[in-house]
Amino acid sequence: MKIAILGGDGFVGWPTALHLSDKGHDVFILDNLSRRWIDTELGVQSLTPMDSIQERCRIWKQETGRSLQFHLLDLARDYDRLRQWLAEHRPEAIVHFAEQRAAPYSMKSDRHKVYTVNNNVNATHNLLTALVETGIDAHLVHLGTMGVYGYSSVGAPIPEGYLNVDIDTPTGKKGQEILYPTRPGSVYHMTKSLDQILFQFYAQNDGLRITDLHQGIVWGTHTEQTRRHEQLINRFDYDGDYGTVLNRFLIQAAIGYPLTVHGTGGQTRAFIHIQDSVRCIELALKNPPAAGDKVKIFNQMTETHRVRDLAEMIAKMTGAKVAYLPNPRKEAAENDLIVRNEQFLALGLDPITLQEGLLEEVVDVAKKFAYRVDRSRVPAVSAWTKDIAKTVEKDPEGKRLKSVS
Ligand code: USQ
Repeated sequence: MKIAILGGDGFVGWPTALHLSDKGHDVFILDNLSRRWIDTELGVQSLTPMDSIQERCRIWKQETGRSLQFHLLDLARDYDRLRQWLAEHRPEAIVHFAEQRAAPYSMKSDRHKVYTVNNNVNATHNLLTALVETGIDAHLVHLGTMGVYGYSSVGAPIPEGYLNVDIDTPTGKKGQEILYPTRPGSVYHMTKSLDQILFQFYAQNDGLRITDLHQGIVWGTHTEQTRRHEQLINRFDYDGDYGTVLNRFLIQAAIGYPLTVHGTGGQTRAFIHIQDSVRCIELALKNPPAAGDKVKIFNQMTETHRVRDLAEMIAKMTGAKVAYLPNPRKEAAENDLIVRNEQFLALGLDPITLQEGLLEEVVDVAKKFAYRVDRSRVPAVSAWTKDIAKTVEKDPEGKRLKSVS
């Protein structure tokens, strides 16, 4: 299959491009390299040394004989070029990762909120309207987030995208299937909630075939393909904006930094290993909806964990200390989370869980590249509200790490 990977230079986009190329697909990477620019803006770098995208593609060709074509393109701003590209290349499937994906970055300032909304919503809408205009019947697989559901403890399992409700009508109750009500916890998560409405409209109005993957927090760094050559290595974020919780804890353990638990650590979240993430994308591509179908939604996660339990587990495994810090985010201090994910399991996903030695592998990668870590960039200082900012600003260098146990 001819597949376009939009955002194929990113943390999940790159291993997905390699995985699909390895499976024999013709893969095209479209990316504006914004993630690399954001590193420059923030003054941080991936823990792992990353080559340019062109060099990565060259090494892949050298190792496998398979071509990966890269096109520099900004989906949100270069609408005409995007439409032209689609008309010329006519992909059979498109995987859409091309959005700003960090919640803390999206909450840094008004400018970051504006950027995240403009970038993410325009990228998605430009893509949808260009597909309609060019008449390309490509299956669109979008990387959405579990965060669209919110984390309130309703007590009921979170279904895969849709909820059956009974509505009171003058003639009695009528059943209806609706999109699960969104409750985004950041501007970033809000953009993915808006994406859902765009997808619903274009599936119903134009018969676009769309799959939306509500993915949990990805952990790990290597996949089968990124292990093949040191220059194929994936990016690996540790900083307070782009590093995600489990990977951050593992890196912190490796560099002797107290594990940065926000608040009580009572937040329960959904997780998935990066290897499973790329497998799920392949499974979704193999099982497209038909034209005229509603948007197909999968919960792309394999397990749930409470943040403090993860910290305690890693502390036990590595001897790291745990710091309970004031939470820079506005989020429920404690929540339960039960998630349904039967669809991927039914398609054959055999989940990788936390117990399988892969945690140690991440610590080893982090130790190997520990010399690249700027410890001052570890604390998460993006505050969700102006009031919270006052607490965080008092101590931008992370001297808040006082309640270390
Ligand atoms: N947290 C800590 N300490 C840290 C970092 C985070 O306690 O050092 C806490 C946060 O307060 C939050 C939880 O861990 O309660 C998760 O934070 P995160 O940064 O790992 O994840 P999040 O901001 O939700 O975003 C990440 C990805 C995003 C993806 C999302 C899936 O960056 O692209 O959509 O995970 S989900 O969380 O299921 O919405």
